[in-house]
Amino acid sequence: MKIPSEAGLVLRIDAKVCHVEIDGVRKQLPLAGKLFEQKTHEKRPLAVGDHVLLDPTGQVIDKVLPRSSQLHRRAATEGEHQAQVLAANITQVIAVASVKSPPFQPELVDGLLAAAARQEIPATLVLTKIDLALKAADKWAAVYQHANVRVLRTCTVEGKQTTEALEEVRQLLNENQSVLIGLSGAGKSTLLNAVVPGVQLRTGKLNHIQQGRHTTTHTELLALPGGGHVLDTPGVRNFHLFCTGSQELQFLFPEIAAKLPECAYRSCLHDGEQDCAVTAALTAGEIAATRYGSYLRMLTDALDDESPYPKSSRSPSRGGGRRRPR
Ligand SMILES: Nc1nc2c(ncn2[C@@H]2O[C@H](COP(=O)(O)OP(=O)(O)OP(=O)(O)O)[C@@H](O)[C@H]2O)c(=O)[nH]1
Ligand SMILES: [Mg+2]
Ligand SMILES: [Zn+2]
Repeated sequence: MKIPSEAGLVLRIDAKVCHVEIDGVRKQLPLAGKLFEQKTHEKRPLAVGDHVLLDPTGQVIDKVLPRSSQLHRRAATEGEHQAQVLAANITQVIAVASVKSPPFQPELVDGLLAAAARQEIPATLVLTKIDLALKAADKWAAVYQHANVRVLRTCTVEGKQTTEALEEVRQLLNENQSVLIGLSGAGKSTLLNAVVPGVQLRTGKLNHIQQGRHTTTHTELLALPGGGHVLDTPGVRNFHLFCTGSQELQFLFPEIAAKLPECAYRSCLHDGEQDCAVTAALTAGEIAATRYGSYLRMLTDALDDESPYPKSSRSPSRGGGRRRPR
């Protein structure tokens, strides 16, 4: 997609103004009222990473250009039927997850990876703080490598730095427009400080994090001296997919998708059907229980969305009987 030379790049969004870079100059500009009136399923009219055009006065953002990609989730507040776009025009999602303090949360990582897969954006999992729990780091790395995910194990503590893995992070950042996402306190800003020369983002103290306080409060786009740009985001507590069909989910988990041809039923949802190759693989230890658990949670959400009946009147057990055999 060709971006016109007069377009600006959204670096940060505050309550009343957007920080936009135009011709190398950073400006703080308001949005035209009409952008808020457009009826879309998106919570806000624009996101960090968007390309925008100004009105003839050059003082107001007038138009948001079509995106080449976006990472979005079901909006946490203001109604479940809206999407919150966390990053626009990105070529890579980096899920950042500490192996300890805060503890690793598989459902959050799986939500992020599935959302990236759904948008066909390559994703990498960066495990942080491996100095605190090396065994846990190895365990989670194995789970995700088995799911075809690129995993990097990192530590940024002086004297214990994982030089090679940090160098790989640096290279990935320089080659892409990336977004870093993960729990508050996972170490996103610390990671950027360690790999990007000249960057000094504010990082958190453990007692603040334990009180649930975010250190990074706004998504900020940083241009990298070695090429590429990265979005450092405030921590997220969860990551629920936005409007994903029940039949679509299985394709967002590579290790589940690999088993589909062996299931007895063509429309198997792998939640209790007979002769299901996915549940057999789970029992055999070929699919991680946490990954399957995340799949089932997403499936429940998707089926609830698709059901014409209220959640309470639906039977908890599904599967069996109603599938068409292959
Ligand atoms: N032991 C250890 N601590 C680390 C490591 N990386 C980061 N930390 C610590 O983790 C804490 C949180 O780091 P931040 O970089 O602020 O976390 P964040 O993900 O940016 O958090 P938010 O901005 O709130 O989303 C800080 O006290 C860091 O010093 C690491 O490799 N090992
Ligand atoms: Mg931060
Ligand atoms: Zn199945």
